Amino acid sequence: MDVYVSMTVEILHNGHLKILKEARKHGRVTVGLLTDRALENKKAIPLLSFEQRKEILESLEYVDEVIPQDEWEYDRCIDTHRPKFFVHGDKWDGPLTGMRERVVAQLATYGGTFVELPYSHEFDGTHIAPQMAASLATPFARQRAFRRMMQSKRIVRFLEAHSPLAALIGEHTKVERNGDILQFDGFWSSSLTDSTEMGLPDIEALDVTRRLQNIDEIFEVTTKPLVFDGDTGGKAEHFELKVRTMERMGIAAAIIEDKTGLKKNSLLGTAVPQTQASIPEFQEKIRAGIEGQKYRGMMIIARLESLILGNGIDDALRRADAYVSAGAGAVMIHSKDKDPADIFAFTDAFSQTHADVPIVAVPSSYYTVHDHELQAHRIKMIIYANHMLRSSYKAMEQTARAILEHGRTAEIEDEIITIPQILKLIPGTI
Ligand code: SPV
Ligand code: MG
Repeated sequence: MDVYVSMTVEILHNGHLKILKEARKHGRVTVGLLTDRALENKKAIPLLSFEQRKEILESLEYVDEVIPQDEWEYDRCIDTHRPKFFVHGDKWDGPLTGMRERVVAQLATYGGTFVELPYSHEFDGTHIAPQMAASLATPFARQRAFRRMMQSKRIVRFLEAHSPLAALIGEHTKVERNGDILQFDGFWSSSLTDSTEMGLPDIEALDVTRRLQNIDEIFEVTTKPLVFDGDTGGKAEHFELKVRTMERMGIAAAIIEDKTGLKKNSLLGTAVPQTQASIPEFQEKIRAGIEGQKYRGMMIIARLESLILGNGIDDALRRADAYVSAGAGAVMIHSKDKDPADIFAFTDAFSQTHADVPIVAVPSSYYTVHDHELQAHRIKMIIYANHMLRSSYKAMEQTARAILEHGRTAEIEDEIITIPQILKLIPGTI
């Protein structure tokens, strides 16, 4: 191979052209185009699919070939292709940190040449991507982003959002962990926290229209996909109608649980009377959720309450199979145990027979388990279902107490966001 250039091409700009033109001076140019998988935990998934980005690059006169690059690191592609020239921009910070030294050393082992070109800062992709995402956060784009991440990512993390402000935290929080850039992939609209926020019990008393209004407000200020906690879905005929509204709004998926009658929160388990729906009854509801849609924009996810109600793993497996055959795009297995043994017994068995059906887990009770352990047990989507409300409640209560106890707020000023910070928090305030 003559020349290897690795690219993502969020949006094609003249910075790319400059690099490719330079690369061509050294021979035949192969672009290693990063796949969604390679970008996981490094950059946001591009708005354009791999195939679309490939087609754009292939049409350029400076590009001879486009091949997929499935890993963020260059080690394996250099090793496999041993390019005579490796061309790269001179920006090696963030998730590229430490990679330059490895490239140089690896090229030296066989006499490859490292060509480093000035990076076009005017087109810094890390600035472009959020701007593009904001302007293109249409209902359809949120749904498409959800399907893409469920197909291509190894793990997706959803954070409960009961208000636009909570959702903004989920939208913007980013941390670096072991060289990866981690962020939440989307929001969970929880029946428990939506109800609690309104001072109502989690028994499907808060009407769906009101919850959808809350989501509309969340969508006003965010771009990420949202998954709706649909409780039991109510009557199949009603669910069919609600799904139509949800699809139009851009909700990416609704999770419905296989309970019937007056629903109580799952974490109460068998301490309260709760009944599981029959398999045919619940299959009908899944079908109603699919048929209610205009363009199949949403995924209907079936939530299994077998472990919650003490009906065992075999019952969960039997039901999961039936729900998938009725059209569920994923299954959620729930438990209120501290020990994830039953969850893992389910996921290990289910994934043997349904390797391509994503599994969703909500580790509210088995909270000592790390995300990578859930991933190792074939769980694709993790929902942190109530933690934003639980943390804010505790903080607010402590503040209220402290004001009364001290007769002033000096004692808590260090614990709360400052006035200058809050004035700067929302763009347009100042
Ligand atoms: C919710 O967040 O409302 C859920 C998950 O349905 S749980 O509270 O664990 O039932
Ligand atoms: Mg709920």
